[in-house]
Amino acid sequence: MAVEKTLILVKPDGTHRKLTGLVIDRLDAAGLEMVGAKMVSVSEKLAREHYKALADKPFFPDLIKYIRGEFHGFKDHRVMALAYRGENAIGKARAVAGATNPEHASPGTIRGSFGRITTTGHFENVLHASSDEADAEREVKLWFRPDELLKD
Ligand code: DAT
Ligand code: MG
Repeated sequence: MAVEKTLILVKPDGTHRKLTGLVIDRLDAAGLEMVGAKMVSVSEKLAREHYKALADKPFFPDLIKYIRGEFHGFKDHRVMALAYRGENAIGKARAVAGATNPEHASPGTIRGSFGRITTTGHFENVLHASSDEADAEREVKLWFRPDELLKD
């Protein structure tokens, strides 16, 4: 199995509900190594670039508001960005996260335990985890400068 890097974002619902530590703990327990970590004030540009593959979805405008913390009252758009490295890191992090739709996520996954669909119909699924190698490479580069990551 290849050694991979992957991007995790603790989204504004996760930081708002004090789940950052839990996310880090679960990723530690999955045997992944943290190689980058920072709080980020998410610009509109960064949000749109991050989610560009979903630009044609009806929920895209709300996705941008959500990742920028606008649903959670943050003035400074805070998200915790984490980069992890390890064997099969992408798959392991996705397994820790659980299914995209919190109603379908297995109990014991972060989304299964703590995600919700709000009364306004928005998915709040606590974290982002890169979905495949191409996405992971693009996303780690988008959120971290090379000098912000531990060397391989
Ligand atoms: P994932 O975050 O599991 O990689 P994705 O990349 O398909 O899922 O979608 C990105 C985010 O968009 C997801 O975390 C929540 C939101 N989203 C996806 N599908 C949705 C849907 N059908 N309705 C509402 N929000 C959705
Ligand atoms: Mg995705």
